[in-house]
Amino acid sequence: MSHPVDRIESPCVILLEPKRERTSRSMAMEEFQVAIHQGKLSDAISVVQAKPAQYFSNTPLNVAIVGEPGSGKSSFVNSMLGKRSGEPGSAETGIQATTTKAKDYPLLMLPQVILWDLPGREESYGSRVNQVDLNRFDFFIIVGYQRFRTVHAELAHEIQAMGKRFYFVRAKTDLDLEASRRRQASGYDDQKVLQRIREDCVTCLLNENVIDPQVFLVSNWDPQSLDFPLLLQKLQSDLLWLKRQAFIFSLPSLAAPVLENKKAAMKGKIWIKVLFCGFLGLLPVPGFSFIVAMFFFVKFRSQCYQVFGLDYPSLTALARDVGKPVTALQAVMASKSLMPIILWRLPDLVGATLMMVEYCLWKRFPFAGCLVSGGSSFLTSYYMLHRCLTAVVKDTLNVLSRALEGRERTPI
Ligand SMILES: Nc1nc2c(ncn2[C@@H]2O[C@H](COP(=O)(O)OP(=O)(O)O)[C@@H](O)[C@H]2O)c(=O)[nH]1
Ligand SMILES: [Mg+2]
Repeated sequence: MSHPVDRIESPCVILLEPKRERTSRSMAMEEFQVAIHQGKLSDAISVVQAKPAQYFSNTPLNVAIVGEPGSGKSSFVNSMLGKRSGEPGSAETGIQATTTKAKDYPLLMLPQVILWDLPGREESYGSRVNQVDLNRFDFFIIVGYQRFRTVHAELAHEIQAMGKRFYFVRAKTDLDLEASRRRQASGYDDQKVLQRIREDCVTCLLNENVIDPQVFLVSNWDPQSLDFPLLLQKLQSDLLWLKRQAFIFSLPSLAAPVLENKKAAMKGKIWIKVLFCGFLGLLPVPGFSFIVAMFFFVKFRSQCYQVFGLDYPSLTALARDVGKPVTALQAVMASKSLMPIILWRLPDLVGATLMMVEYCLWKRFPFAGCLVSGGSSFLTSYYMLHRCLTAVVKDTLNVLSRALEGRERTPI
């Protein structure tokens, strides 16, 4: 049996790897792209959802280490890498702000996991300084120390709004234990202090509506102690799930080149319509081209919807598959609004008015009015249909993202 890609005539599907080296992940990518090419958004998503987690083991997982400056992010990266500060290949650490831009550190002990050491995130005004776009990352580890701060709450909200997940790491727990020991020499119990700190972090995260908060208390000086081994174990057991999520989040960008190819194919069909609209504009009937062009626009838009899989039956099938109301998907479709199109066609009315003036006042053939109307009809029709096509491509990506948003909220 031939692979679905072989049956497609258009070269729109990008073969990401040579055939013999194709991994299960790239096969999932191809199947997804084929379904997008065929305008079957629902199939495209189902193809990926139906794959077992092992399918995604080759997906890179970009993990961002975020938190306030000095919280111990770079030291945490070093502990994860099994390196000491100052060793070759380690992240730079220090009392002053040492990390000024995002830097990647492949984590050798887990395949295709890349840790990203990010500049510290200050509260309020600082959130705009050195800010790195968090959308680029698949998973997050918020590193904090001492109290739970506004910046932690802000980060938790931002990450959850993207539909992504995070662990909360409370670094420098060795300092907390030492301070508690000094304060309370007799009857002191490490476990009780740790339990209190853990409960405090969990409560603060729950107050920020975090689902199933994952909190780890660590000392970057000693990766064998406290919750560090537990954290590695957890990351390892969540890994396939996280990679699958990362793959699902990359789907809209995987769809983009296929949609651009489809757009190029549709562009050819615009010219015939544009020439026809221009010709109709030349007819000496005031307002005729305006009405016909609007009819052409609506027809072209529904043709685009069908080609890209945004027509009502396709959207209903997609909405049913992802368990969302169809209105939620339609809400992100800017091309549905007719108002900007009507405004675009207003120059046509200049031609129509001129024709009326020529008819009523000068009682002669509306030559100038016809020319103005034909010219404006040609130009506005081109821009109108071109914009419609661009908007439909954008809408397809938006609908895909909306359909994938918040899927599989199973706690990690
Ligand atoms: N005692 C203790 N100090 C730490 C720990 N983690 C980091 N530090 C210190 O905290 C300071 C800031 O650490 P760094 O990793 O550069 O923080 P970053 O700005 O968040 O990257 C440095 O002086 C580190 O040595 C920890 O777990 N325990
Ligand atoms: Mg740093």
